[in-house]
Amino acid sequence: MDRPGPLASESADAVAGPTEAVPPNPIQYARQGRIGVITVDYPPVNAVGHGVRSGLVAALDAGLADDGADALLLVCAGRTFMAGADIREFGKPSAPPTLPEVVARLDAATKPVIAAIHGTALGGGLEVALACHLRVALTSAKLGLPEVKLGLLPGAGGTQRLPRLVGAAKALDMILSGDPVGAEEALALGLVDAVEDGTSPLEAGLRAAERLLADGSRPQPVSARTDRIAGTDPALFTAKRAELAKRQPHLFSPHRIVDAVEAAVILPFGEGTARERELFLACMDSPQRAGLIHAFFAEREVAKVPGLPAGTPTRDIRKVGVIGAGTMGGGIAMCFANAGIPVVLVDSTQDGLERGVAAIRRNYDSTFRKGRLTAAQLDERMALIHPTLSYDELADADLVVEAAFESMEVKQAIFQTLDRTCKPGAILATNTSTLDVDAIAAATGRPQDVLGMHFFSPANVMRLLEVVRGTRTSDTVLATAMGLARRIGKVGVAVGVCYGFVGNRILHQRGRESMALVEEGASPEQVDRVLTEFGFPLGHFSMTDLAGIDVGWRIREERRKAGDPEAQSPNWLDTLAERGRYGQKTSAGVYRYEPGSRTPIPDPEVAAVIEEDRLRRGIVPRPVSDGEVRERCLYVMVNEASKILEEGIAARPVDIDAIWLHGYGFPSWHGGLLFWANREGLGKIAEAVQRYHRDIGGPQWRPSALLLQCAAEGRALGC
Ligand code: T1G
Repeated sequence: MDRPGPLASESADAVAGPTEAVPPNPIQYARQGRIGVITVDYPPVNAVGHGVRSGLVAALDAGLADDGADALLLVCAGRTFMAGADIREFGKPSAPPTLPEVVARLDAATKPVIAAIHGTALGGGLEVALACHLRVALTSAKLGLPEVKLGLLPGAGGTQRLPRLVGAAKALDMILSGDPVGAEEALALGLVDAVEDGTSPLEAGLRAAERLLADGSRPQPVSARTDRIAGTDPALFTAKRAELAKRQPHLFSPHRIVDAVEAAVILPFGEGTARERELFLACMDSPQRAGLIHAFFAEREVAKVPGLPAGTPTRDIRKVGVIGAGTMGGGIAMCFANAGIPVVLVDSTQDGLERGVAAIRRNYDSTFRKGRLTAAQLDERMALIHPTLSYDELADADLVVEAAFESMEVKQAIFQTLDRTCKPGAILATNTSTLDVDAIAAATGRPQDVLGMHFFSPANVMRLLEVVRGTRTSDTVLATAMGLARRIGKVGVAVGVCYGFVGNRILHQRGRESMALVEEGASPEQVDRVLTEFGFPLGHFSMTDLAGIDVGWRIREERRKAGDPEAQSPNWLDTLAERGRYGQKTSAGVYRYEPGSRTPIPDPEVAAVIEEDRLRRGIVPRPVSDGEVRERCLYVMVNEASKILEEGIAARPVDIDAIWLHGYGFPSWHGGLLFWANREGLGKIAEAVQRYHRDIGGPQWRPSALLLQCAAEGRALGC
């Protein structure tokens, strides 16, 4: 088992991420002419930790005491303005000054303070800027309050000052989505006072300060403004609460955000700020905060593969080939085109090629219609995708991703052709979701250049990429694929070779238990309701209908043909598939769907098929409780995940958490499967796993030794 990861803390809810050494003084004060310049320099993102907070107060005092300074300029070194409070400090005792104290000092400053913004001014960083008297931004800047993504709300005046600048409705939208706005939009909203291009933040800031002193005006602090909140319709908050109750019933902090922004409208600034503090601390105490912050760091931690030295050389990827223009191949081609990488899309038939390119075009058209892509961008991306029937056009590709039919013979034949066609040093990847990557690599003379790149459907949308390291895959090839994942906007997670890798292997066990529960007496609706009440966006059977019952059926048919004992007796899902009920794509699967609707409707015909299946198996159905459904569907996943850690197929719990968060809709506020398991209690899970092993049996309930050991020793999984 690997070295304890950053998540191996004594108490389950300690947040991740090593604490970086704080530079002696991350804040410098220097005067330029009659402007006192306060520079923040705390790489990588100028996070507002204790060192920055106390340094800001000291520099502010210096500037206010500096008789030669008529105005003060706050600017940041490096790639960005302050990107928020230092998240690594959350959950730990906080040393003064607090961020609210820092912004109060800025607000009350006796000299005008100008903030010059570049990169991403986020969270506490933007709140610092909002407490300044003037804000100038570079055109490339982004400004936002993303705290809701961490289970929090802006806790340093953001819920009180932002509405005073942009109005309550816009402030609510910005804080509830957590998404940043660009500089031009910020200017239009009144969030910044000027936007400059082609200059440094320091120069832009100095010019803005000189302009301010020249016209002798003294902007009032944002805290004193009420013009944008006066007359706000109280119905705004009622409507938002109703919308949240429907759209985000599980989440805690969004509701507190509405309370805080409402306070900004109905209370004087001081009282509103006090109310914000109460609500912020309530969010800090919510278990969702720890889960969401774990998910934040998990996404970043998985990029650092244990055992793969930092600085491992990588290969340039300037041209990519994709084999197979079907649903997956088309989506994969879009991922590379979206990142500006030319793609050669190969299919075996002209008809297949045309259908594939048409599907890609339809996809981009719908993104264009939603305003998330310009016509120029659409044309540019389509131009980057070059369809062909000839493998010869792959001769100079740097990487080829095979996304053909899920058959070993088909894939091995393709890899033999690629081995003959592609230049030395080209990386050959397979998008198989279940097959043995080593066996595919063995079909070539260059297994060190072969690995799995397992995309998730729809590939141009789902952020997860399982990067499957074969037994012979070289460090350089793995490092290249991991770097490429980030470049195409994916969360790349390195995993080893086994049936179904990490995500599908765990899903398979949950599927097995969901099927068993239905055979024993539960209904598909009950299983799905329990999973959606837990927070999954879709239940197991709705997800099966979305992915297509035929996908699993064909894999089981392959396994039946291959003599796999487990797949011999067809189940009720196979019966549905044989009747052409493939799910959403046929408007009938486990559920029925009205034309054009994705809302699952229970179907008595399916209940009859399930009843027939029970009779055929001699099963007398029994009442099954929601508690049993929850335990069996979730604990079987934890047991399998623990076995995956034992086998080293995943190096750390954080890898499994990131896979289920970004590939299977695991509720982010639970932090991930194993973060949640540690909180649920490994003792409780281990006891139940042993009980089901005794009462139900089957390989899925054979207890993981690691799980039993960690439960017995009272330590978190993977620590
Ligand atoms: N605190 C601590 N570390 C941070 C950090 C932060 N706020 N933001 C980034 N990092 C680390 C990150 O873990 C990584 O470390 C490195 O910086 C580069 O990040 C009171 C309560 C800014 C858009 O939510 O969205 O303010 O892995 O890989 O893709 O109201 O980071 O290299 O060791 O993500 O270029 C609100 C979070 C905090 C912003 C840059 N702020 N950060 O993205 O790089 S709550 C946020 C981001 C708050 C106040 C409240 C992104 C980024 P390592 P990266 P990137």
